[in-house]
Amino acid sequence: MIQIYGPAGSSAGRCFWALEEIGVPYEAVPVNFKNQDHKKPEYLRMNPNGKVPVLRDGDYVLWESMAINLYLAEKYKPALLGADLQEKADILKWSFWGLAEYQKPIIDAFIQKVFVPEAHRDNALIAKCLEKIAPLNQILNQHLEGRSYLVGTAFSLGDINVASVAKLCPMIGIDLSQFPAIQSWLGRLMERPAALKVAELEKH
Ligand SMILES: N[C@@H](CCC(=O)N[C@@H](CS)C(=O)NCC(=O)O)C(=O)O
Repeated sequence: MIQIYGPAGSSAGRCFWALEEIGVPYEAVPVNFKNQDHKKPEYLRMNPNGKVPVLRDGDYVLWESMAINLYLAEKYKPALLGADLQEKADILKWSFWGLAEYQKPIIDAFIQKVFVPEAHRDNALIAKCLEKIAPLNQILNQHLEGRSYLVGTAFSLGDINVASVAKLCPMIGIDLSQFPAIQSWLGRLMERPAALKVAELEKH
């Protein structure tokens, strides 16, 4: 059975979302950050970066959440990768954009706002992140105007990979009502049974 190491409230969340959409059985393997499970030799043998998530599929081990999602979609539900070559390329484009451009400032601000106690918070860093995020949200919002999904006319891995980042915006104080197309797209995606299941997993 497929195993995913890492909590749903981490980068592993997008892998759980993909697995729930696909509908294959899987095991969520807890990684206790407080115990530094992810820095222990047995974990580092799977992922030398000491980060979650890791996927195990029999003897095969894979790290990097986007690569994991591409593997899962290719293996179990290629429809999530687009209907033709150009849709496939657009799904990769948005997924790489999500990771390389969009996620970094959002996660940096999220860490400050959610994990760092107020007295130690780097407010200058948060302000810099918010400055970087605003034009990216504009790009995403403009693209989503008049669309139900990020690419083509069907739900895809692109939606999972980018929405998993966009959904953090309200948690760092970004009011998504300034970006109505993102807000309605995200609202619809978050009502999908698979996304609701991940939200449930995030509570534990
Ligand atoms: N690019 C990696 C990022 C993984 C990552 O940063 N994971 C974080 C949790 S979201 C982690 O394991 N942090 C623990 C640490 O760095 O010690 C991916 O998408 O898989």
